[in-house]
Amino acid sequence: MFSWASPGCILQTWIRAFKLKLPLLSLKMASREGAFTDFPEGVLMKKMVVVAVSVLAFTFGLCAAQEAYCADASKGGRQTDKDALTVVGFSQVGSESDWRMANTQSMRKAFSEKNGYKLIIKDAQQRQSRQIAAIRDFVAQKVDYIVVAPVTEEDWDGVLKEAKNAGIPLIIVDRMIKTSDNGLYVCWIGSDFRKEGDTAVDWMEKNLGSDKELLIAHLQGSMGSSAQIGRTEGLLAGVDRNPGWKVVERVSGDFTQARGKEVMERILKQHARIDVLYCENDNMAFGAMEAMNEAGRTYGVNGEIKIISFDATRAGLAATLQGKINYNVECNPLHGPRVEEIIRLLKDGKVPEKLSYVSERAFDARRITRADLDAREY
Ligand code: GYE
Repeated sequence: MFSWASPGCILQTWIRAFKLKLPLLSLKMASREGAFTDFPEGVLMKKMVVVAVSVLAFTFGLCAAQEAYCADASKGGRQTDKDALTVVGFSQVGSESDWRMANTQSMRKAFSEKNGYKLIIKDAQQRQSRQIAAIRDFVAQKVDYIVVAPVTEEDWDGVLKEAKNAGIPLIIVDRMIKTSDNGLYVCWIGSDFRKEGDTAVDWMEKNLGSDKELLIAHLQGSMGSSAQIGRTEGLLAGVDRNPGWKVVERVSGDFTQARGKEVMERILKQHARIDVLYCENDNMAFGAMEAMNEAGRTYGVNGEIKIISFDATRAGLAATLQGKINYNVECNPLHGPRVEEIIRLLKDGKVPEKLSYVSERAFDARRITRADLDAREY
């Protein structure tokens, strides 16, 4: 929009006019020697009015044109910016847990338009078939990069070949895949889930006893996912080493609070004694706590059932600080900046590490501090 109150506009207008060598006749007339003295007063007055009006009219006309030009250029500029955005297609597992929400949030933040990206997220609702469809769609849209957080590990080769044949670099994040050809993906970044399981078991051995009898209820994550496989393997190894440890129930709660509650309700009905709940994520632990509250069973530091959990999200850490979860093994979801850095490396023609593990810690309810919780970003 044209605005009178734009001195910059007037200045630019005249600069442009000079650049374009427009005939500034009225000004020339005004500056010509004697222009204001060769005439009688009335005629001089009229001349001055004519000069002023023509200068104003000319300025007004040019300003309007200038404003239109500026508006066009900025529209054109934005258009060019949009075209310059790097398009990233992200096939996300779903929204099953606090961890997942934090992970999606981290990706959104890192791949913002402000940072030069257009991020297309497709939620697979925990179904691999939907991820395969999403990847095909990204290929059809000719995105610049594909990022996949795979639901489960098996059966990826076919669709990954399609992405590779289309020349689109594909990065795997969070959970891992099993493939016969490592060349089908550029690289992977995520957690060492087996190590997380080992960390939990190590704490159980040191704190709950290695030689005495422990009755364990094992709530697993989504079956076939790396997070479930690694955390389960850790416990299986612990059970092998400790003859007193007995898994009285092993069942999947699909990483959700609702399923966690549902399966724990059944477990509690069937087992009068449970010493440990080994729960493969915080949300299932929250669901299990609801079931234990309703069944009048105690848990945590001062309770009958000791709880081991994974993720250590903000809510999980709060429950640990309150002594409801005995030991919480961290799993870091903030992959957005890490994946963004990988894409920057690729743009620069560099080769990122094939596999990168994020370093993680764990929290004991007897040692965690308020500061640990306050420092939690997710
Ligand atoms: O532990 C769980 C989520 O794959 C690490 O998935 C992730 C797991 C996380 O649903 O809460």
